[in-house]
Amino acid sequence: FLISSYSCEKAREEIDMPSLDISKQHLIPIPSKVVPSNSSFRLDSFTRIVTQGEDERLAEVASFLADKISQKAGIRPEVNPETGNEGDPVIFFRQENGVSWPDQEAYRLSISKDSMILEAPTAEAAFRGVQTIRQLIPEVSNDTLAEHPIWPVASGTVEDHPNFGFRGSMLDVARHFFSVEDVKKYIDLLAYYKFNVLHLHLTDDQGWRIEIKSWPKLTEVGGSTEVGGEAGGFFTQEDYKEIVAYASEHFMTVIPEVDMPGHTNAASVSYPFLDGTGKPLKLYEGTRVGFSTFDTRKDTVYAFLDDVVREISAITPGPYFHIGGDESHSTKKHDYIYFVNRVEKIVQKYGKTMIGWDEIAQADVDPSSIAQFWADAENATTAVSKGMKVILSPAKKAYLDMQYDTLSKHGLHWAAYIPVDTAYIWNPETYVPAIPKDKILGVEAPLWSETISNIQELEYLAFPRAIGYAELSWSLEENRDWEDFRVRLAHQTPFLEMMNVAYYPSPRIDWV
Ligand code: TNX
Repeated sequence: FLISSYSCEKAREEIDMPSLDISKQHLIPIPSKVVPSNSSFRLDSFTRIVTQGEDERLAEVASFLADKISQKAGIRPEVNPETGNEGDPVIFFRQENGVSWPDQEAYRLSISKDSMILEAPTAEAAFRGVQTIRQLIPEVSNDTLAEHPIWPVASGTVEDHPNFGFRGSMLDVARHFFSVEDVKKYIDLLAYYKFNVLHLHLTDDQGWRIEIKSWPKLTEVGGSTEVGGEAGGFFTQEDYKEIVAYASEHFMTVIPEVDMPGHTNAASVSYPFLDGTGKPLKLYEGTRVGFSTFDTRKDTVYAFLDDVVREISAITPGPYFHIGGDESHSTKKHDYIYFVNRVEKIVQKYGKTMIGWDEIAQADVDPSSIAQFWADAENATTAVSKGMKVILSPAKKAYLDMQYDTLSKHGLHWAAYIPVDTAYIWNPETYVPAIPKDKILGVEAPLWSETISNIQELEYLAFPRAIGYAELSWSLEENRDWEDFRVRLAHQTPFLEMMNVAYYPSPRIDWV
């Protein structure tokens, strides 16, 4: 008792907090505006979090921050405690709708000696601001300031909002299967850098990874294999719901992809009436593309797809359904167009917005549908001329499965070698001249999994490059600078190491 009352006294005494520069804190993505005030906030065991606002998820976001502070510093601030001592440091979460915010993810952080105020129009925006707070907390406490450990947080203001409202990564769980735990870890890492979209490539020639209750052989047969001959695997609908719920706690939208009419060997082996090639069907464990297709002229194929889209849509709260549509080299062009036209109607019937790889722009697509540019600028241009919006995933710049260089242990290089600087140095707003900024939904970095089969290999390809894509999609071009970024990136090691991430230690970065 004596000891604790002693430290209470200490907590209330005046402590000279150090002068820290908030503009030198290695934040990624770099915020829109940072103004230092050269003092610091006292984060310590007396700090509490107080939330004010009607969005009931605000308190959840506050608890999320408390958990993360506990993970990093070993102290867990109380959230909305009944009582608190005057003079103890407070982190306020204030939902503020009165101001005209640039968008629903914008936030303002005002840090002074005794308080930190996070203002935001929504819990979602507060969650983005929380990532900034996490990054501002120093790795080690300063125990010379007081009798108890203090984590001094640089003071000043941060005003921030995203350049693009869609900041995604795709994970291919079809070529190699990844577990729910793996996907959750990927979500943890992406959320820290303010990503808000996780696209799951759920089906391909080598595997069908999502349970469809009305067509059980898809996973029984089609889910049994993967590239290289290992046993595959699949998500039950309960597993998928768990991923979706976890993503939602991180204010991330899950986009399910069922790739068709090509990339469908696993489905056709499970139910041969789907096949449109007429060739003998067998499970496939290689990495070729373009050899499979659905039979686009059979009504039973569309009845099947109606079930698939209905079941997946019912457990997907996000607005999108991705139909793939890439590399359908075994589908005749008029059949392809007919197919995409019909599937678009099914997707719309279940209340979703259709996304497809850029080839879908060749069909008579509705302007509300979205094209994902990966290789063919002409397709992307066609999409824009049809009034569609475009997601930018240029393979030469944004493919996480490309090797860093010729020595890379994993990855492919058909599009390019993509070292860490090449991944960062390009401008999504001008990359395809025919796509004006207002037609760009955002940026997505796809991670195809032909050459990776476990979480360490996944992390090797995704990190550190995904961190650069976070900045490319969140931060304004005028605030981005490679020389500055590479220093901030070098300082991500404490986080990556705490999270046990097997990142690729690129020699182009002077890692700390
Ligand atoms: C092309 S990108 C594909 C995928 C492969 C990837 C490998 C796209 C829409 N299709 O099927 O996995 O290259 O980099």
